Amino acid sequence: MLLHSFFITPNNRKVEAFIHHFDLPVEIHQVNFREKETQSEKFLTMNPMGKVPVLEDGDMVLPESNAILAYLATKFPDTEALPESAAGRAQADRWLHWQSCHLMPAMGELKQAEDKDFSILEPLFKALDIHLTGKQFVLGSLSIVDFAIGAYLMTKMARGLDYSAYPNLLAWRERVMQLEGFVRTQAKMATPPAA
Ligand SMILES: N[C@@H](CCC(=O)N[C@@H](CS)C(=O)NCC(=O)O)C(=O)O
Repeated sequence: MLLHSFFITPNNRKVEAFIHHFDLPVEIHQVNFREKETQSEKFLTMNPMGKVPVLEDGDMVLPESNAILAYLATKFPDTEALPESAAGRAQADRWLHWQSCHLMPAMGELKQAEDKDFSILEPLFKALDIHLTGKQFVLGSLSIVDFAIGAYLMTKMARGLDYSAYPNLLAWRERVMQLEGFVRTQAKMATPPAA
């Protein structure tokens, strides 16, 4: 398996962290944005959106970070990172959609805004904080959801936020930051390869 990635962004980091955490046999290729690799004919055949991450597994080509996480967790069931029951899977989907439909756009909007109004994140953090009451991880035990959401709360901007009003979220975030996969991708982020 081969992952096309760009490690400093959260959608890529979540997948890389998952791969490193479980030592999955997936080769990682860092795309060269300067050379517009994601706009090349070859790349656009894999993902017409021209975005990373993209996973190749034999003939199968899969863009979209959360779909990739779910695929890897299914292919490597020893990770126990995706519930098998319909109800468990539905809860995983709920939070994966929450991350891509609510958290990602809010973070994106803030990143662009000159006058940063962090109150946009309050209802989101409150929802996650309430959900995490009495839980170690979002679905109870470690799952792909923790990687999907966690990567968004470790970006440069997210590192500067005050989480003290959300004690369950704060404790969960600390826990997730210490996961081997995130620790390993963090070290990598400090020394990016020359483009
Ligand atoms: N919904 C996609 C978003 C992918 C995405 O936006 N990738 C960014 C990096 S995080 C990208 O490749 N941007 C390059 C571009 O838009 O040219 C996912 O979750 O994988």
